[in-house]
Amino acid sequence: MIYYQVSIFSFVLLLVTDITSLIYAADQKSVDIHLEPPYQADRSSIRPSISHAQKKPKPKFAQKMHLISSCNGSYVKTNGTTCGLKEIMIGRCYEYQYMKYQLFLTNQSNVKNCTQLYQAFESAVRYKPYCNMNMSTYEKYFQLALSGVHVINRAMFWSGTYGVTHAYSADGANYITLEDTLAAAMANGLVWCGNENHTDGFDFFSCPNNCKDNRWADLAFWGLASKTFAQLAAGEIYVVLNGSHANDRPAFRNNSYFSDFELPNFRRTGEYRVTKINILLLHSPDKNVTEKCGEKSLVQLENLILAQGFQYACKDDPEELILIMCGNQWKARECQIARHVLRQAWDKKLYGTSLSKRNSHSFLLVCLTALAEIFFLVKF
Ligand code: NFD
Repeated sequence: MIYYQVSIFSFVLLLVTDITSLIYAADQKSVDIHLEPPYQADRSSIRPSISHAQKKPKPKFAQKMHLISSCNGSYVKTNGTTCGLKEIMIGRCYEYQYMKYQLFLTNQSNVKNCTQLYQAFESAVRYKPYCNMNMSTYEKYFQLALSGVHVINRAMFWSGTYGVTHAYSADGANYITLEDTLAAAMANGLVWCGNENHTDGFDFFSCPNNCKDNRWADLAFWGLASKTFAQLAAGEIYVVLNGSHANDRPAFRNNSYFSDFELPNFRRTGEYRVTKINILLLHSPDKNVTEKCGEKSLVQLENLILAQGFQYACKDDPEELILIMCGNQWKARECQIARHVLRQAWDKKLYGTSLSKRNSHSFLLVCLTALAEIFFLVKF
């Protein structure tokens, strides 16, 4: 009799254990391995990356000037010119042309001389006072680096959405951003400023952030980069904007590079004219929606685009971009259901059936096995 009771008890225990493990099976599949996003948890996935030129690295001032003046191996981070500027730019140029080159350039015979390109850049800035720069300072550099390039139906612009846009453009494999062109790739994220009194001709200690008497100095490189890239874009183009900016900052704002240097420079005529501008408006997970297509600054933008004779389309949160945003912020409330649906889709891909079905099958199997065991114990 005791033996019989023990058997019943172990059956119930087995059943409860199995039900519990089956209920949590799906979740455990995804939580057993913790894949931490590569960014800080609170970083907005559509916030621009800190890696571009205008975001100056936080200065960590060196105590001794001589340590940083010549970048001679005693590297100390400053808010001056990036140590190794020349080597980085030439190295990036080689990497771009010989490793990434075949990805997207339309004219593949157009290989540039990296040393010559760097020299065009350097002669515009070395020994020159930073605040004397203007919009023509880097003309030769951009002309050399971008001659013969046209970006047809794949040019992508961004404003307030650096991270997501670049994840989506995938180094030029999907779309081509300014930063995927040779001229911008060589300089992206670097800091530099000329100094006429310094032996190196660059100031490695401190670069001015803004020149009070000459606004154009700060815009000289990225302003001309933006303008030149806009002039190379043809056919349908894409613009990724941020519809969940805090503090009522509009998705499309005056004084942005996009409004001042890109939008006014899209070609309206000729073989390489822009035909249609597609706005992709993103809303960050866990953040409030401040604007949608057809509202506020998007209306202003639509009017400007139509007035220039381009077609206009606007889409809120295309699915592929939602996936990227959720990939960066997978703990966000709006991403939870998507995670579960994706889990089911992947189970189906792996096992040919969704895990919930698999669970009910294995649940049935456990019950049958347990019943058979009881029958065996009772009988013998
Ligand atoms: P953003 P955006 N003066 O995210 N891009 O539309 C100064 F000094 O708001 C690429 O302005 O978008 N800085 C790079 C400014 C840099 C000003 C610039 C301003 N009036 C532009 N406005 C790059 N790769 O580094 C904005 N900034 C700063 C081309 C702002 O603080 C791209 O093709 C942030 O660091 C893209 O389509 C950065 O500029 C469009 O312009 C971007 O500001 C994005 O310029």
